Amino acid sequence: MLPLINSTINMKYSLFIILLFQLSISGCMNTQKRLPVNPTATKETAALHNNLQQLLGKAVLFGHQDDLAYGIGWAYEADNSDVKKITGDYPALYGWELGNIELGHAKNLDSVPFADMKKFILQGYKQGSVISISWHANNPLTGKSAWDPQAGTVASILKGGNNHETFKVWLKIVADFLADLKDEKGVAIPVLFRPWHELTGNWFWWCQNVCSPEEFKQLWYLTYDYMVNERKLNNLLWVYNTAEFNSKNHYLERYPGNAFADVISFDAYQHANQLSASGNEFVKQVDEQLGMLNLLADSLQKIPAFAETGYETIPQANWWTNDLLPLLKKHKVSYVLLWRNAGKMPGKEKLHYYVPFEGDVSAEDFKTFVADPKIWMATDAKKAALYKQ
Ligand code: BMA
Repeated sequence: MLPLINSTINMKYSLFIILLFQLSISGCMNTQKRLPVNPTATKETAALHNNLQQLLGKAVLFGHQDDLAYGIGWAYEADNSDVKKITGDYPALYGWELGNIELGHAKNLDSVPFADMKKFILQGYKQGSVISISWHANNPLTGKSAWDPQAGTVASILKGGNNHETFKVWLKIVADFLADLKDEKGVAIPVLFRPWHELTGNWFWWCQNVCSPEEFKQLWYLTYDYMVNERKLNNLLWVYNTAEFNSKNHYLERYPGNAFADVISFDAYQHANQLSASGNEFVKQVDEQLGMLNLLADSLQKIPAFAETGYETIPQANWWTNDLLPLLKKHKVSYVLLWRNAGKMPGKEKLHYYVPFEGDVSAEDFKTFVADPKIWMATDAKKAALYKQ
């Protein structure tokens, strides 16, 4: 009997050791899960990444494009913000755009001076809010805008392509801007960098209709390699961003891989023609897409985000609480970015804005939306100290 008792004890002991081992492995995996893809990310950048991960399901950071630069009826007035004017608080996330920087222009494609943009970025960071940056780069093959989906453009800038050297100069200009984002103590400001966005659309030269999945991935690796390995930019979190997509496979077709993205996201806008007697098609589609994004985020261990959305002029009085908020509550979404309040655009009848102003049809509903405990503004972000571990 004794050997049997011994072996039972041994077996129990071994099972206990195996259990401990498994627990420690899963512990490690959890820790790993919270690390940015760039192993040399600054401590503030790594902290932001970890905090965004930890806040999933608890908070959705509210973001607004160009918020501090201009709004409806004003431009470049210190501390002004359409979001602040109407809600009393600044956004928890600011979107900024680099288009035209590659051409050496002093202002971006939406007339925001890059020198001012740097100040606004510092202001947002000091508030405790998060910075997201996109880049509508001109077409390097045709010299036209980003909205020139010309086949062959991506191939022309990859290694061996005719425009590779020109494109490296463009990357250098963008890297110089990103490297210059520092606070007064010289600490690099973390940035959610969202290059080659809306890649599942058909309107940019990097979109799915004009380059192969492999070419797109090579474009991503070229950008990542230059920024991270060559320029040692350790303040970037990498945001993979599609437009609408119809399956997980479609979403992943051009995904550069787990070693090259921290956040997975998509953009989708509400349009009036999506409303019918059978309901709101935008809500149905975004619901499905956020569902798929959540499954992917869980399996890939990435941060899911709704990187751009909005309803131009928000003509529906309860859009915020009736349509957008339930989506953000049902799914895990790290942040939501509403597009810019440009107001009157040359040659256009309709105003271009996505956040309401006082007295606007959706203004009261927007205040209710922002007051929801799940929607975080600058004050909430500051309290959570997103850049501290
Ligand atoms: C679009 C519009 C354009 C703008 C572009 C890049 O959706 O807002 O007016 O130039 O984004 O910011």
